This record gives sequence, structure tokens and C-alpha cells, in this order.
Amino acid sequence: MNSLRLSRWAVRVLMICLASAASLQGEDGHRLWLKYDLIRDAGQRTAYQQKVRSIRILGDSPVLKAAGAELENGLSGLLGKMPPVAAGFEDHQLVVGTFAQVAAAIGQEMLPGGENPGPEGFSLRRIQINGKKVLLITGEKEVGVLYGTFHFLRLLQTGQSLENLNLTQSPRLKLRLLNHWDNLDRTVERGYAGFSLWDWQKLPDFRHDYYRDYARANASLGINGTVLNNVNANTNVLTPLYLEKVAALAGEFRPYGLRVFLSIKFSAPVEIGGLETADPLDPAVKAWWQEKAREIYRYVPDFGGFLVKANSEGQPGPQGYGRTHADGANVLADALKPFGGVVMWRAFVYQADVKEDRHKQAYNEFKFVDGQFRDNVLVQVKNGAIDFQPREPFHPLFGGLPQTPLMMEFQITQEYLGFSTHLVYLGTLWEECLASDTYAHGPGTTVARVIEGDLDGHTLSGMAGVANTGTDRNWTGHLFGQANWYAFGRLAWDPRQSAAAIAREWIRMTFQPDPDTEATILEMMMASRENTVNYMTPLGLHHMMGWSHHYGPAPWIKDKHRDDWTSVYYHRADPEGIGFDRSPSGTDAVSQYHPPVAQKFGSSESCPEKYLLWFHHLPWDHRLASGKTLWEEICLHYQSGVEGVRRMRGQWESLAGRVDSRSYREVASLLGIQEKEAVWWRNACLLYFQTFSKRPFPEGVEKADQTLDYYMGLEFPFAPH
Ligand code: GCW
Repeated sequence: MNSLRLSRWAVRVLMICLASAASLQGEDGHRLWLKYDLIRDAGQRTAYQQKVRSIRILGDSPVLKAAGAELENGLSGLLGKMPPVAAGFEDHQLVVGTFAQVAAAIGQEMLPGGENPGPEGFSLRRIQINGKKVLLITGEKEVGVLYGTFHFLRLLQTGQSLENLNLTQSPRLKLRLLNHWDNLDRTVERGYAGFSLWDWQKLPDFRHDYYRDYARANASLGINGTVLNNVNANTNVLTPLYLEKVAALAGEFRPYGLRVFLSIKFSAPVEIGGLETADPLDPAVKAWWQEKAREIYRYVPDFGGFLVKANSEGQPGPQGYGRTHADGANVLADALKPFGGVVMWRAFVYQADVKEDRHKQAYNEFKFVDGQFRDNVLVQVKNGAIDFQPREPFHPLFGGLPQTPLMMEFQITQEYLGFSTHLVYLGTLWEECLASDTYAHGPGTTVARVIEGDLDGHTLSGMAGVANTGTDRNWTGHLFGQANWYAFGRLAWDPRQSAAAIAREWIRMTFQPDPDTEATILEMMMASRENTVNYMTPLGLHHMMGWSHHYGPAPWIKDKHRDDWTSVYYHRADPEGIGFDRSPSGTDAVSQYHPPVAQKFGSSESCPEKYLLWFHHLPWDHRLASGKTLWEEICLHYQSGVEGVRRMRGQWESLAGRVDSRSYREVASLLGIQEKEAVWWRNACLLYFQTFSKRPFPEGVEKADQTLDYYMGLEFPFAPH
């Protein structure tokens, strides 16, 4: 080795050491799960280096350039150096391109062998080209190749073998979207990670680097669309001033396969169109939407479509004109149809002046319009019938609306699960919902299969996640909030995946942990949601959070202008017992489910205890499976929630020095807040319910250090909301 080469080599080693030392010191979280730090296991690194000795990218479109840049970034980080880029085929080369590009490069018309993974899928396989053994990342379309590239890097990041690599993947859902509840003034409704990422004032000319990083992060999961603005929409977003800005963002995202969508306000034809009505059957209104669609597509040729919240929580909608949800959705669908756009019409509807159980209202409103929507409409349904509570049974619309493609709406931002302060891995919540059996086509008709759509012959399908991102340096406020963004994306790609497997990937990509550290973090994550259910809303209780901002416990909320926004409406605690009777003797909401489910939920004997008080009002002395009374079990669940958080704290403390110091410190202090707030939830709820049960706390439940009056008097005027 000559001295120049030696010193280059020394500099490189030094840089790698510095980089990994820095990352151990102070990871600020901005790189998300795409850190690409040097693989610590030298043997593993060498094994990968031997499998990827050179690279060849068979095109230079923006999408393939993005794939190439990711490989350069990824491989130079993970392996310590970027394998050389070669012009011809070589042994152990990584070849990246579409089927057509590969075929052209080897002088054939078609690429031999392999199944076609469809327009967004990819294959990773070892093949021989011109006598050389190469590793191919390929797909029918470039975006599939990009997803395959991220998947390939993920294999390295998670320590998988590249021997005998031969896999094909394609997404089970077509629309995999983030929904931003971001306002044009950059506040974020239910946002707990700073302000909106979209810097509207400086757009279209100034574009933050992080727009690309946002798109990259989404593409790494296969997320292919983003609804930029709040469903409580400001109609200015449809004016030329904003459409120009929207177009700029769309341009930043396009190389990553991420299309933009907008939330619209149903009254736009009146508010910005100067019409006197927004009646969806009025010809002038139809014409207005058609012209608006044309205009939008002039700015954004691959615009995805509209998301609509109508006739819900004060938003205008077709019912204001005596029309149905289908009438409303169809006028928009017709306008978008010539350009390939879709309408995602939300089923989150319930009326203040309707006395019917809120649980039943959406089903009632949509059931009779099933089959009346245009073929480019999806109805977007929240996972449960109330509102993103820590635990809800699946929404009866899943399996209840067979003639309409249903899109899942999950909430990634933790509106009801401790904001960005509590460590709650939502993968398990979503898995529980997706794996629920609707019985719509007999046993095994899980919610996942319903939204996949094939059973009912739908071509459209999708999943939306209400984003938890913001301008916080680490994007999501809590480091573990990143795991929820990650898990959402992975489940949108394949809703049948296990939450544990997804968590393990995220942990490896985020921490590069040793096996014990990995096991500890996995245990924390997998237990975290049940802990939160226990200290907030155990045994099927729900909707007991602070008024308006939804921060902290407030089971005492009553006498407001809407019953269905109070807590007492939901828990119905009285001297006899507690719970909402939705069985046939109550509101009979259970009848909205298919018979085996209706029967199971409808009887307090067969109803799973986790949903018990969701469906039944039961006496305080009702015996549960444990032999203990309902009152005792409620108390013990709250206590165990607190203990679960303490356990997480202990587990995290055992990791000091094993994860980077900044992440360690930040998560440790958040866990401290979480413990305080878990104690607060337990004390406030139990003291309040005790005023009805008039029973002592069972042994093992710690005594509250404050009075009920104290908790009821707390106010949080500037809590985010
Ligand atoms: O969860 C509730 C929220 C509202 C939200 C609404 C909805 C965007 O408290 O902030 O509004 O649901 O989903 O439309």
C-alpha cells in the first residue's frame, strides 16, 4: 500500500469511527429508520460486501436516480464504502432496473422467468446474466424498483442473509396514504410534533430539504400518497395561490412515487366559486367541480383526488341540501374521473341532534346508500365506531357495506393515547383491528380481507393514517412515535403482517441493537398499548378524556351542548353499575354486526372482557372470569397500567449505555412523564367512579395522593388540540 492510499484509508477509518461515535452520543432522530450507520458486525459487513461488489443502474429517470441515491447513501453508510458503479455486467453485481430495462441491457425482448409483481411490486433475485451471477432489483415499473431498493437496504439494515435471495412482493392495498390534519396557518389539528411540515408562505419558490426526506421515508414503506391538508378543510387550498404551492410539493414528492391529494370543503362552490348553492345535484355546482378538477390537474397532472369530511362535526355536506352521501361523493367523483382521480368520502359522521347511539349512526347513514357510489369512490372508515379510542371493537361498517370499497382510517397521531409524550406502539392496536373477524363471508373474513377488497370484487382499496409528523427535529416528537409511522406504512403495504415482526424491523433499523437490547425494546413496545388501555380505558370503557383538548382524564365531563361529546354519555356510571348497554336490551348496536359477532358481543357472558363495558352496563358486583368483581377488576386494571409503565421505565433504564445517549435521555424523561400521567389517570378515574360504586379499593391499588376535587379542578388552557 503506498502512503497516499494508506492515508486515505486511515482517514476513512477515522471518519467511520467518528460517525459511529457521534451517533452513539447524540442521535437527534432526524434520520428516522434510514440511518444507514456502519454495520457494527465486521463479519456481516464483509459478507454483504462480497455479495455486492459493484452496482449498475439501468436508467436515469428521476425515480431511478432516487433509487441510486438511496443505494449510494445506504451502502456507503452500512458497508463503509460505496461499491463501484460499473458499466458492464460483473459477478456479484447489484443490477437495478425495470424488466424492460434489464431485458434491453441483456439484448433480449423480455426478462426471462419470475412472476410479475404488478405495477408497484418488485422482485429481488439472483440470476445469471451473460454468465455473470448478479443480484437483481427489478419490477414492472420504476416505482416498484424504488420500493425494491428500499427493501433491499432494509434486508441489510436488519441483518438478513443475501444468500439465495429470491422474493417477490406487491402491496395488498392500492392507496397507502398519510392524512395530514395540517392547517394552512401551519397549526396541526391533534398534532403534537411542532408545526406543519408545509411551509406554505415560502412555497412554491423555497423548498425545504426535508420535503425530500419526508418523501423518502414514506417511499421506504411503500406509502404512495399524502393528503396535505386537514379534513376540517380551508377552502383556500383550492385557489390558484395555493394550487401553485401544492404543485411545488407534488414536484418534490414525485420521484418517490408519492402523489398528493387534498381535503376539500363541500361548500367550496359557494365560498370561492361565487355560486349560491353547493347542492351536488345542481348543474352549476357540477360544472364548477368539473372546472376545478381540470384546473387542479393543470397544476398537478398526477393529482390523486379528494378526501372529504361532510356533514360531520359542523362541516357542510350534501345533507344540507336534502341529498345523500352518495350524491355528494358522486359529483366530485364525476369531476375527477376523466383524470383518474378518486374520492375518499369519510364515514366519520354523527349528528348532534340525533338521539341515536353514536356508535350506530355512521352505519345507519351509509347502509342505505351501499351500491350507489361511483366506481372511483372509496368510503373511508375509522377503525372503530366512536373515535380512535385506546381500544375499540372494529367498526360494523367493515363487512357491512359489501358493494362499496372501504378504506381503513387509522390514527397515527396519539390524540387519545397520550399525545407524543406516551410510549405506545400502535402496531398491536392496528393488528387487533385488522385481524378481527367480521364473518361477512363466513369465518375468516377479517377486517384486513374486507379492505383488501377482492372478496367483494372491488378494484380500489386503501388505508389512511392520520399523520403524527411535524417540524420537531425527530419528526414525531417521541422517538417511538416514529415506530408508529413505520408500522402504519408497513401494514398499509400488507395488512396481514404481524405487529411484532414490524416492531423488530424498526428496532433494528433504529438502534442497531445487540440481541438483549432488541428483546428488551420489543417487550416494551409489545406491552405498551395494553398498558395504556389499562391506565386510561380498561374493560371497554371509552371517551373519558379532557374536554376539547383531550388531554388527561375527565370522566366527569357532562352537561355540554352535545351529549355525545361528554364522558358520562359513554361510561354511564351510576350507583348500580357502569358501562354502555349496546346489547339487544340496550341500543342494540350489536345488531349491526354479522350474527356470530352480534351474539358474541351481545351477551355479557360471551363478550370478550376487553370490550365488556363497551357493550354492557353491568353491576359493580358482577363477577368476571377471575372471580373478582367488576369494581375490583376496574381498579386492578388501572393499577396494572401504572405498573406496566414502571416496568417500561425499568426496562429502558437497563439500556443506559446500550442505545445512544440522547435518545436514551429523551425517552427516559418522557417515560417519567408517562408514569406521572398514568398515575393521574388511575387516581382521577378511580376516585370518580368510587363516588358511584361506594366500594373500597381492593388490596394492591395505591392510594391517591390528591382528592377528586383536585383532579377535577385542573385546567390546561394551552394544551395542544
Ligand atoms: O377525532 C376527532 C378529532 C377531531 C377530528 C375528527 C375527525 C379533524 O377530535 O379533531 O377532526 O375526529 O376525524 O374528523
